[in-house]
Amino acid sequence: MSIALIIPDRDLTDLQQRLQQALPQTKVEIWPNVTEVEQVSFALVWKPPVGSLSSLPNLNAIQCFGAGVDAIFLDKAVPSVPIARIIDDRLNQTMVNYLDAIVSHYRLRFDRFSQQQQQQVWKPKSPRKLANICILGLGELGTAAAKHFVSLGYKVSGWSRRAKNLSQISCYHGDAELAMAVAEADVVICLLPLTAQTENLLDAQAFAKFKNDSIFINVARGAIVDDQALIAALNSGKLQAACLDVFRQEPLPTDHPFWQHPAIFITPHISAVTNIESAIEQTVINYQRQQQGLAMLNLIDRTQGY
Ligand code: NDP
Ligand code: OXD
Repeated sequence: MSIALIIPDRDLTDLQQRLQQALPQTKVEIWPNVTEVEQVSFALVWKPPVGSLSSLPNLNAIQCFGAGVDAIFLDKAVPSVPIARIIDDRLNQTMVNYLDAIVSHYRLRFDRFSQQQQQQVWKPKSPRKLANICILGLGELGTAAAKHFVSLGYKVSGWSRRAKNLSQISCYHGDAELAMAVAEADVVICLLPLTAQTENLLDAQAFAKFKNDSIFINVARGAIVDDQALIAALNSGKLQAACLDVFRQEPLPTDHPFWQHPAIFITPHISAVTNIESAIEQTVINYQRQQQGLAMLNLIDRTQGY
């Protein structure tokens, strides 16, 4: 039996060596340079090319190298085997650190002062009053972020698919309660998975439900947002700013209007990069479990797509 690493456009030498060291009895190979496709029972993947997984006839399990599995389902013929993803306290903390910094950036008006610097304008102004934060998606990352902002004294609401009861967080769920979740929020943070249900969820109708003058942060997936609707909401003043870490197409095309928009702050999908140690640890454990006939840890629900 062997493991295939299907992670295009990345130097996988170190990852391959470390996995090989941890699993000396198993051949670890980098797709597409797999010697015997029939031998591959386990694939570690990130944005696997369409057709790559279905080219492995004896595949038993898929381990995603990140937290979000949406790219796996771009291939409509993904073999119907269990799929596990990364769930990691270190990843949660990385995301919390990023969000904490971005919320501070807006609270202290660094966005405005950065523009003033371009114009050599000296115009002090006291911090924005950002008291209410809404987190769309109360999963691993969303719950960690929500708890963090509660600990800082923010009033926090959250929105999920199923009902939740979390201490000091006003929890809403289902499409009918989205409006209530965002109604009072000065900052709305998107931490939803990209699925058939969430694609283009944040469109003109959804932004209309946001509080006037609110700030939007997307650290989930670009395709959850209707790009044109976001630009319209910023241009109309409905939203005062947006911070975007993720995009429908990455890298963001050079001619995309987001680049030049004065109210948009862009980071290149770095809010929570997978920790390599955690990924190796979880891959080894899941490979061994799969070999022993045990269910892998951190499985996703294929029927929900996350
Ligand atoms: P989880 O699967 O743990 O949580 C997802 C949350 O979204 C759950 O609360 C779920 O509800 C909710 N949700 C799903 N579908 C809907 C829906 N239709 N309506 C309302 N709520 C819904 O995911 P994580 O917290 O681990 O990660 C979230 C996303 O963050 C990932 O899918 C990935 O795309 C992105 N990400 C981005 C990174 C970056 O660097 N920018 C790094 C890591 C992840 P319920 O609880 O009811 O199931
Ligand atoms: C992830 C990501 O989903 O890095 O893990 O975006």
